[in-house]
Amino acid sequence: MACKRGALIVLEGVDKAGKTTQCKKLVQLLQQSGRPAEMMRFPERTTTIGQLVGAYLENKSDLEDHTVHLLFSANRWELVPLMKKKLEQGTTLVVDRYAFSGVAFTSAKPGFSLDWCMKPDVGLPKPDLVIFLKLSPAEAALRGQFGEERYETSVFQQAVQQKFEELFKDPSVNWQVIDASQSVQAVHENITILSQKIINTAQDLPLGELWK
Ligand code: Z5A
Repeated sequence: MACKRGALIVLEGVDKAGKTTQCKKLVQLLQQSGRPAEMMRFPERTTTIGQLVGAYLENKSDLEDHTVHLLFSANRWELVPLMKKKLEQGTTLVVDRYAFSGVAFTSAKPGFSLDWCMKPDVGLPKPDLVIFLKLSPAEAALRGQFGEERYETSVFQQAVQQKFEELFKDPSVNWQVIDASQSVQAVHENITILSQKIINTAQDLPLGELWK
């Protein structure tokens, strides 16, 4: 019998919502319980395209807004063969940001529609579950100052949050919203329940295509 596929689980949220913390905890838990699982993140700054994006985020270079949007998307597409291979081999992928960040961040800039921003990512592997870690700007501020990177201002982050809320209205995506102001452990427990359910369901289903 063919090997059951792994699930594609994405964590999204604004700055400091706890995405990286929770991706690591989920992967660790799955691995300890004997399920193959790996973490991925976007942008993946180690590739040639990822280095261009990284320099832009670190304010070491300037790129035209459409251009950088397409580079963020290209950074996902270049990893699709690897993602598909791992999923087919039965590995669950826990991904820190994905196309939804791409759309929310660019469409928060003046002159960009959600529709235009979604186009380059149409057809990417569709996540079986997208968990949005919801955190208000006031609660995020309690977790420390914004960093030095581009986009790390409270006005821009609020605009991004509104764009994510527009994306939640899309019923073709399995969005689940979790209150990220809870303790790390409480958020982890919520994520674990949702993830274990979807891993069991997804293993018998074909991998979908995003926004198609
Ligand atoms: N971007 C884009 O424009 N287009 C795209 O297509 C993509 C991304 C994919 C990449 O940032 C930037 O690129 C991002 C979007 C844009 N710009 N911004 N802003 P990144 O992914 O490299 O960095 P980040 O997502 O902003 O990471 P972050 O600030 O580190 O947030 P986080 O991963 O959600 O949080 P964390 O590192 O797990 O935790 C942050 C702090 O809070 C840390 O001190 C934790 O210990 C603490 N924490 C975590 N959870 C809790 C709880 N529950 N209680 C209390 N404290 C907590």
